[in-house]
Amino acid sequence: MRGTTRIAALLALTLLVAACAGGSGDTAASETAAETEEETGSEEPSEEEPSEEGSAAGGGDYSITLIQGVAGDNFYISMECGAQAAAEELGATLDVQGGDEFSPTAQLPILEAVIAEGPDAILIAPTDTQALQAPIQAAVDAGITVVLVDTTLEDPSIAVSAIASDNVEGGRLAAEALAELMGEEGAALVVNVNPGISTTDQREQGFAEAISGFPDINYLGQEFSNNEPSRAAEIVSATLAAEPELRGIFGTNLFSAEGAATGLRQAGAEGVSIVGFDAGPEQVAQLEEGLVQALIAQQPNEIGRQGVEQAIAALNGEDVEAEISTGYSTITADNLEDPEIQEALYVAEC
Ligand code: T6T
Repeated sequence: MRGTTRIAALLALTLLVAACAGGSGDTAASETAAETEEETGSEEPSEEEPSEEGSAAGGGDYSITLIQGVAGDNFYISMECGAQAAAEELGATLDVQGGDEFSPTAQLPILEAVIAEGPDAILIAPTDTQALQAPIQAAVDAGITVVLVDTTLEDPSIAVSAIASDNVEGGRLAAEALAELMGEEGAALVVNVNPGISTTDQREQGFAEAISGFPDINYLGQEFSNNEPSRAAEIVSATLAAEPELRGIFGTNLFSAEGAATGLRQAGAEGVSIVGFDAGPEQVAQLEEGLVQALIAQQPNEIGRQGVEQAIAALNGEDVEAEISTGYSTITADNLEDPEIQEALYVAEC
């Protein structure tokens, strides 16, 4: 593994815990906490036996729908697991929906159908900061409590709470790790998703800011994969052909990073390091293989859990936190087996 020993100390220090926190591509995945409870035999509080406590409990009979950015993405599956655990604990019913691609075109009809069903609360990862603003406002106007999870809106104040990683900071972490791996010289490329996604836009912003602090690194800028690993792989092979000085790549999300690494493998390129955002099973396999040198893992389970808790607090008329920022773990081959790192890996199913 190139540069691993040298960056190990730096990366070990970047295990961050937020102060206040702890894909198959299937269309419209849907599962409820109530269904899971049936399977496990645990009981939801009945109408005659309402739950007594406040935000730590007291979900009562609330119905909550989580609308993912896309179905089948290990990040959103892990978020679903946290949301489902919290819903079960608090006695609420959770339904989970997600489109077959990360786009407003796929997400809008799902949101409209959910609004028509009229759950008490919607947790949603908007796929575009602008395109989802009015449709989410329509949910609020229909009396539905809205919590933003992961991505946000141009005006997030219409939601009672927004829970996400600090994505600018995540981009900075990626730049520092990549610069170290590159020996602070050579050309660097960002493989991003699409413009207009708050999280990945902010990751690129943080990356660009931090990488400008390394005078011998030539930042080539970003290219967009449309969340398709095959497109990310093509971007990498084209850049390798055009830029012999390419030494580092930052993939801003699971599919961009996975595809970028595949592109590098296909090209048989040597001496190019990759830092990827997220920590899906395939990304971890690429890390073990030595194809990828570092992964910046978010806390999707925690985002889901807190999303449900904030929604229920709002429905109960209790205090709600307008903004919650969750933390990161930087994962390398050296710390992969650490128990807290194993806990940070994303799951394929709950
Ligand atoms: O990186 C996550 C998420 O934070 C982002 O908003 C979209 O992509 C992922 O779901 C990973 O695929």
